[in-house]
Amino acid sequence: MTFDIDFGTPAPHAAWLPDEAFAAVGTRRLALDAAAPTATDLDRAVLASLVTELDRATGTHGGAVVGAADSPDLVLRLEPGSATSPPDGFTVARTDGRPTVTARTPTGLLHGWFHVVRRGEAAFTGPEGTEQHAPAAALRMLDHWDNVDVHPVMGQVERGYSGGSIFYDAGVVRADLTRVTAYARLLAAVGIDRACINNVNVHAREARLLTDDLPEVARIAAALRPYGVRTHLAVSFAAPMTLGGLPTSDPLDDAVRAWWRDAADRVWAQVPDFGGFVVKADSEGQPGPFAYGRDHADGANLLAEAVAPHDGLVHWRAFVYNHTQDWRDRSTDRARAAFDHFAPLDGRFADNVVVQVKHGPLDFQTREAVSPVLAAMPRTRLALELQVTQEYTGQQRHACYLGPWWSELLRFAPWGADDGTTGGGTRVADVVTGHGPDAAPGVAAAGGGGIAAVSNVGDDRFWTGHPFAQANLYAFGRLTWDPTLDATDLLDEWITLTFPDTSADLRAALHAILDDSWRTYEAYTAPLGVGFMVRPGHHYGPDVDGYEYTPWGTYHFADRDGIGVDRTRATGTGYTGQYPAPWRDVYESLETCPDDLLLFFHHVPYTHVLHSGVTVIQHVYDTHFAGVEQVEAMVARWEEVAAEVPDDVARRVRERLAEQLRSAVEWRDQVNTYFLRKSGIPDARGRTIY
Ligand code: GCW
Repeated sequence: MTFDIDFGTPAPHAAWLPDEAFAAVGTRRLALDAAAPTATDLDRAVLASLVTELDRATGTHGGAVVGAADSPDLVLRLEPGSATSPPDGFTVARTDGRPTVTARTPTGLLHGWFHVVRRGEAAFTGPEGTEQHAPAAALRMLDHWDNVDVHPVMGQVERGYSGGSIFYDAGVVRADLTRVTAYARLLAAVGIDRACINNVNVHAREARLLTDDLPEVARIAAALRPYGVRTHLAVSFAAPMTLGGLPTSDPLDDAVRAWWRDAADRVWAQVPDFGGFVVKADSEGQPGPFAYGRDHADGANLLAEAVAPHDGLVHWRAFVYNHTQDWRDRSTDRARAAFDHFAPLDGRFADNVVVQVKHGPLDFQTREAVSPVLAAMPRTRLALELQVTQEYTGQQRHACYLGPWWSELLRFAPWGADDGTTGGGTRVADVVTGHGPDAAPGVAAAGGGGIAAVSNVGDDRFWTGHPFAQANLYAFGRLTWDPTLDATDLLDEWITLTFPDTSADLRAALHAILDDSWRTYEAYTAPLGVGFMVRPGHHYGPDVDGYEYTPWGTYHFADRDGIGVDRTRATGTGYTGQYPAPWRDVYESLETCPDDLLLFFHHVPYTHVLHSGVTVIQHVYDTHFAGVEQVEAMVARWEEVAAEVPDDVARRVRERLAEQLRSAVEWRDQVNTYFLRKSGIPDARGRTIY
């Protein structure tokens, strides 16, 4: 399947940093007080960017002074000795209407600068006082599934829906990396501080980033560095063999250990502020420790030992499952796999290993339960992995604002309420920031493993294909900084910055289109948490049985009587037993299992009555009709306000919304028809089903 996408002119869209966003700071007198010497390349590069930032802001509007201005309106002060702010954080003190931003590091000061920019006039006019700001997650990362070579099936960017890679073009690192620096600037403005620059499926060409191509990696790192973003590389577990010519990659082999130590030494020699390695092992064909009868702690610790002398990190993914399953075998449950492989290893991972866990036990579905691994490893630094790229949520052809979903995930309380009130317990956001119950001292001290996500950018003019998908990248970054932020407020921030002089009508329209768009997407796709039903391979559009008889372990088990996966302890795969109380019982029982996850946990007849009062089959029909109506309303609402935004934005959004409507109708008709044929039960409201 191909899509005709007009990626427009090469000049990238300003996204949330148009000149107008700097109006409040640009018309004021700004002072950068950073006389103190700075220690590292990173510090120096970021400080230089701050100077550029102030120049650019004031140059745009004129009339302001950069430097030690007399009676400045805003002071940015670097105080390396100050103990009041954490390394990436900052303090804003406002007296006499004048804000002073103080930070210990240039990166902290940069975050403070973008904070003031975001607040606009309010930064200068709000109540006086002192505020401290620090990121909740110590590690705030974006993973790029970018290939150096164009992969024959996956293209330049695996699951990329925004054109080519910003880093690579047909086999080489791009000569001109100015766009990479522009990207780092956008990331800094939302708080992201790390980027893994290549696909976790490491093919032969990409493996060489670790050796022959290190000078090119150093160029990318230099392009990200000015905005405080540190570079990580995805590496292949088989690299000692494929690159080093050794006969084995056994993690306990001395020659293998020496090879990795040398490899790490070479990387840090070229990139002194390199972040570390990301690994997908024993997953979907990637090599791993299982080949040698070793486990994933052995594998991760091998790399951890190699990077430790450089204070490096290993992000080791928990996405390990059997992708050559027999669909006839109902006892194997892919959802169990990450927990079964990793929970028993808790306590065995080195301090500089982060185990990176997909938010759900399956695979970034539009709705699935929260991964029980997040509640099972208090002695391990766990990171939450999200997907900003919309592989399963409309591939940036559908408007689908994911902020509300991520908020829900970060606020999920794996142990339920601990103070007698609903939702009052420890949350996923606490676990991944090192504040989970029984967190080992090392985990707490390191601030856990943080939050990572697969990026959605490419060389598309709008960065993200769908201009509205920018809001997802924006919200992701802001939530890593503060997981308690409200998703609707974040959308509002994005609107304010991205569409200068937003009218009340445009703002209302964007909220009307986007606020509930994730639930709208859910309504017209796979019902009640059952997942998939996408076309195999590219994963776009409906194919109810597309994965039903495949080896991938993603089944819905629909027959003439019912649908869903029995994951109970009583009669099913036992997956519910991976949760602590109360969820192990809440999910186990049909009485208490939430409707939106019903088919994730239970196989029920079509006539089963939901808590909402309707039957499963009627729910399928109702949501699919309603979902399409909601998309029709989105299209109509956009037409009312499109004239208020630049033509290119209006056109791109219109083209995408038309495709979303076509696709939603296709989903509605295939899903409804499929279940009418299976169940023989007509729609109670007599609507057209084919
Ligand atoms: O969802 C699946 C994707 C693969 C991806 C894999 C993963 C990088 O379809 O394209 O591979 O997840 O997360 O490793």
